[in-house]
Amino acid sequence: MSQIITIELRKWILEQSAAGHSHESILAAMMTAGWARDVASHALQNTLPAQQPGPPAVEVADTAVQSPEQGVLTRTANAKVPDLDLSRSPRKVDAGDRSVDVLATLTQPRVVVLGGLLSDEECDALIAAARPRMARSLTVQTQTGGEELNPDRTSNGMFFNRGESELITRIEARIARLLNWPVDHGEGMQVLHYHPGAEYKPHYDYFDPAEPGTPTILKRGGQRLATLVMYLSEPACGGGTTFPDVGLEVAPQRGNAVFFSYDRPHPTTRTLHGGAPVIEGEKWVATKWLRERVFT
Ligand code: PD2
Ligand code: ZN
Repeated sequence: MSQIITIELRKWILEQSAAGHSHESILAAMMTAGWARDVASHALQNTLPAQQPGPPAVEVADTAVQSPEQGVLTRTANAKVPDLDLSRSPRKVDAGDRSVDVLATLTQPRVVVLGGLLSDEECDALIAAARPRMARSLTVQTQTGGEELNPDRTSNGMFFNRGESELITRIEARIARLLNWPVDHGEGMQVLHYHPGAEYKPHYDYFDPAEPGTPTILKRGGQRLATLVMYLSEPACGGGTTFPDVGLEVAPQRGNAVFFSYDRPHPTTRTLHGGAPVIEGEKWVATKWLRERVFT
């Protein structure tokens, strides 16, 4: 098992220990925050000297072990994430070559539903360019950092390279302007195609810090911080993007998009989401993931 022990996490563990908390109580706090026992225990063993057997350590009476949730997983708290400037609750946001409608917003999790991000011609052109390159979708294999066929994802997919055509370059520049995030921090756009019955079961888009393959994945630009799912077609029934933690379903309407961000790789972001089964018609989407650093 390998596990990232960030400077922040090491510091947090050392602070809790210096404050008089026992290994067991620090371990318990980490598990409450969502860490698997073996992973938390590994992080502790690699940070603290072994506790001598003997009388139990005296616990600090009135201070609970501070939660490790904020900031210590792989990022510091309040680190910047991609976002739109909605401070004035605008109806439309300037995305450079196009004005995009703000249809709905949610703060926790951060979700923004956007209208008119892509023209009909752009949707058609993306589908036409993707169609000959489609293969059964793979997902990143978190055990090794490689890719694997995923039974939870029954769509077909492909990736464009960043900047590979005038169309891709134009859309990437629009997204960068809209979300205030540099083009080179984005992964190449992914296109997915769902037939009736196909779905993408609920999942998180960030890479789980507890998985051994994650350090390899993070070498290419750090964590994912945000997702933009753009709808290229409209299935007649089904195929919404769902957020089960908050009971939200976004209808797949051609040219529209749903944006969501996650400032830490943890379920407390409430960004569990899925692609509901398509019931009638076909669903095409293009997904853009935004990373912490330059994606290579
Ligand atoms: O196609 C979707 O609605 C969808 C849902 C959940 C796409 C993704 N996740 C994704 O590409 O990560
Ligand atoms: Zn997803």
